[in-house]
Amino acid sequence: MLPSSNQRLALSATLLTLVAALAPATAAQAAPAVSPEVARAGLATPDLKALEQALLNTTAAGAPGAMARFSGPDGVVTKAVGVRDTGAGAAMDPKARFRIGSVSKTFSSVVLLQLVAEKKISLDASVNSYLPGLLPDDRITVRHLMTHRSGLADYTNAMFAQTVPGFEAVRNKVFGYQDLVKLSLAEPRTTEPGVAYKYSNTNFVVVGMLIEKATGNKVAKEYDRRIFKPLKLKNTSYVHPATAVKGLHARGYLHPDEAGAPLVDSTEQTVSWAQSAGAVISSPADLNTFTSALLRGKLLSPEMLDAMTTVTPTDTTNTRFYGLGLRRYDLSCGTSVYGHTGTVQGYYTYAFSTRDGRQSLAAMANTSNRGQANTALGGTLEAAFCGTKAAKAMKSPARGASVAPAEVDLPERHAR
Ligand code: REX
Repeated sequence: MLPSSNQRLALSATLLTLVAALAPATAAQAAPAVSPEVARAGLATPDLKALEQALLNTTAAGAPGAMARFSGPDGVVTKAVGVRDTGAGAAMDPKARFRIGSVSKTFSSVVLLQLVAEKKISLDASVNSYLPGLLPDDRITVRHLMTHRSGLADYTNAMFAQTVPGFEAVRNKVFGYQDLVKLSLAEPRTTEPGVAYKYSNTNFVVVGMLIEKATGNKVAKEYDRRIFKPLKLKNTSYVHPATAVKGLHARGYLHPDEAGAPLVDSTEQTVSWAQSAGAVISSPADLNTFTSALLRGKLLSPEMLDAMTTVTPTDTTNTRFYGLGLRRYDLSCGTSVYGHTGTVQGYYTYAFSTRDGRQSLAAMANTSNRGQANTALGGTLEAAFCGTKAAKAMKSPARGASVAPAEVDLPERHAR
């Protein structure tokens, strides 16, 4: 086993304490106030200037607004820039709700892993043993779905090849899970089962089907009774197929395909194309609570959390990994953070927490088809979790870019 980030942090904390003890009094006075708990744990404190700069970089790259909420032992920090509603000119609000896209996959995974703990589903069983005849290959297991190693093609690539027309064609549609699986199976499979990581929404549509099959309930009910209610997530809901985002919320905007045309308001949609792969609505505070509770072991048994956080690389940077419905990013300061990214039309999201759950960050921007805005928003992770060390790291493009999810960036680059 590699040394855990905590062990590494503890070591650097010891070194820092030694350096501080040797430093002249003036240098010690200049150090920022940090609580004894944070100092003892060797936790970084967020670099607020860098955090705000990352958000400003996000709006400079085309998002109407952006915000971040960091929660740690020393309290909560929120930052918001730009607007949550371009028409009304209303400022971005850190309490606003928004569509979290694929962060929903982590919610679906928690429900599924609870069902595994209850012995209703087995991770290494064939999906077809629960949903007979659904998939064309009996070798595809539940774990293959959750690790994106099933080889089931992502039907959304064809659906959204052209951003705005692709979106308008589905924004009011209501699909059954079966319809979405059928779209995937009309395309060639991408890998043999288990052989390679290939991100696909289809996997988490099938996870939704498994949840409904095993419980006899709609996924909405299972999210509610297993996660939203126990954690008191008052601003989190699974909304499908109703189209509105209720309460105080950020409106989402797509950039038009032809330059110079106005932004397209994409707030209202069924999100039926994503369902259990991406239709949850939440807020920064609720996302902090969720990722923190998850990593602290409040939702899953140690065995299931262990399975969820056991990762394999998703690319060759050796900084990005995927477990079961959960990403791990290794930041430039040596800290690993766990969570998920999300892209649903009009919204980019990052929701991550340290392995001990003590620090968490939720960041969002209200656009989705601007890869540079997503990369800039990813800079909030370095600023928040690496603290003052982040300023240095963000100047290095190789490291700074490494936290943006490749899956979102690649189609985006092809589109231009
Ligand atoms: C849909 C296309 C993106 C958006 C998608 N989102 O599959 C899922 C998700 C739910 O969040 N996945 C990503 C559209 C990878 C994640 O983990 O972050 N893109 C847009 C295009 C591209 O139309 N031409 O940008 O709004």
